[in-house]
Amino acid sequence: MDKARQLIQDADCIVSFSGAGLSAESGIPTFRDAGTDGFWTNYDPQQLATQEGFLADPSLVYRWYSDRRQGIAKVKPNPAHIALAQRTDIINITQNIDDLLHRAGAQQVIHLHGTIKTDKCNSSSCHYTEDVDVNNPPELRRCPMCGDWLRPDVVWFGEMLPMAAWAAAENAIGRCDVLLVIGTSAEVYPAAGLIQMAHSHGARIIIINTEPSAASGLADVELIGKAGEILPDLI
Ligand code: BV8
Repeated sequence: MDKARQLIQDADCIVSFSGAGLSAESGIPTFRDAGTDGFWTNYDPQQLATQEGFLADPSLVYRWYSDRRQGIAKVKPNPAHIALAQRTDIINITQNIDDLLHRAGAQQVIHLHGTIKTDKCNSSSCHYTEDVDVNNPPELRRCPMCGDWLRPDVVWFGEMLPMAAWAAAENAIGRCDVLLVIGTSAEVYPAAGLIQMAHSHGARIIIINTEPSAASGLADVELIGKAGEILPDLI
């Protein structure tokens, strides 16, 4: 912990890169634990979060997101979100589609995989989008512009990441001298490649995770424990 504190103190530009573990203590199940979350036990997120999965059963996939929207609406930011939000100098890159960093007051948040607060038309040639009320999520419905399905404006497996978010993330990673890697198994690409990108230009990597991850080999410091306990103390 002392080495991590020293790296942070000496840093000019700190970036955080987070995954589902950042929101776990708020009560949002991680992808790895998704199977333990009641009704969705028998479903694999890697099957549901795909164009094929959606087209095979649009109402099932849409209901998965409606349940997740209601779950997110019921929870609140945990001490890890709040600690990051209070460090207004930190640029936060997240794989999470929840809005807990925003709700904690974080000013700089880059959502690599979109957010759950918007629906968009599933047709790549139609650009219709619609904000949704996560407290009272709408049902599966058709696009008023073109008649295709509306679906959550998130990045599914096999889909490209939003260009603006990716460019902003690469820019932040290129400038950082400390990267905080928080609550991610670091197995999904190209997002996880940002850790190697930071490491390769000499940034110091501090990992905060309840267990080792695919990024452990890149860590200058690996702090094993809960983000909600470590981050307030660390930053
Ligand atoms: C794409 C949004 C191509 C939806 C998500 C190489 C290069 C490029 C692509 C690939 C590649 N190899 C394979 C691919 C394909 C694929 C991929 O990476 N597959 C994986 C499975 C191997 N990637 C893609 O498909 C990407 N798109 O490549 O497009 C392309 C190119 C050109 C043109 C067209 C297409 C898109 C990937 C994005 C998918 N969408 N989310 C939704 O949420 O519903 S991914 C989703 O899963 C998350 O966003 C996140 O990225 C990932 C889950 O990972 P984590 O967040 O890390 O969560 P996890 O549960 O795994 O781990 C939690 C961690 O927290 C654990 O380590 C645990 O120990 C820790 N923890 C738990 N509690 C705590 C804690 N830590 C601290 N404190 C705690 N309390």
